[in-house]
Amino acid sequence: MRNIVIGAAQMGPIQKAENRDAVVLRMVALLEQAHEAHCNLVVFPELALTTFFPRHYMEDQKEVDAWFEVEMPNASTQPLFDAAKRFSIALSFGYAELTPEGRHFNTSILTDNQANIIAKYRKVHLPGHTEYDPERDFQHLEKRYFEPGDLGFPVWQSQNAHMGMCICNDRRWPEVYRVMALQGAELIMLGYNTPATNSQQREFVVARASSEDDELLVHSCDMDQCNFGKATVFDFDRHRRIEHYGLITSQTGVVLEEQKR
Ligand code: CDV
Repeated sequence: MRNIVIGAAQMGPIQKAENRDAVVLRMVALLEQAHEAHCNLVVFPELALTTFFPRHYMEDQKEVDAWFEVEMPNASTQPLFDAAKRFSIALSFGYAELTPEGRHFNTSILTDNQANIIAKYRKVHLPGHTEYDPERDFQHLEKRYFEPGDLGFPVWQSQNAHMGMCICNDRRWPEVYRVMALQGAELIMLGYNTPATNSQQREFVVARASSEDDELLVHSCDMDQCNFGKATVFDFDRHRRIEHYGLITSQTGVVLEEQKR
């Protein structure tokens, strides 16, 4: 059996004033719980190290860049990597990435169980808007602060399984799962960061702190269950009928909009 014990590290709200060191302490506390629960892998949310800053409108690029990481690990996240190595737990978490070329991505990474980064994904489907929207109670400015990911949806082998990543809004596109499944993905790590209702957003953004809502959900996953598609008449790779899928693979939303006019 290929078993992976996975911890879903759900974090409570992170306030604007909370710095990365404080957040990393919360993440390490969840890792300690994961260690007690014999986890092999822990998955944290999207943009796990800071408040969900796309809620806030900023014009000063210096102020924006302060939410981004220029290297990973860095001084603030090193304790997280050290704990993961000590416990032999692989990590996946999201953060805002600023590249040496000055490019901005909404990124997640995966480590092996020695805290070496072995995989990186950059969010492809960025929701929201680019300019301040006075109609909205809360801004959603991902399109302003990030560019769409340029790495596609790769799949990596780790812990004797094929693993992929996507981030939050990506989960709403079946194409995301399809592209990874066609590369053999058995496990997709998906961190997200999205309050369900307007009133929840108000509570999270304005008032609530924070670590009391951190929680770890643990499940032991038998990766051999992924053989289902192959072992039955449903072999989803073999019986695809790509001649009927052109509409979803050859046209972008922009083309489809033009056709409607
Ligand atoms: N962080 C996200 O990507 N959130 C989106 C919201 C804005 C719709 C989501 O799909 O959950």
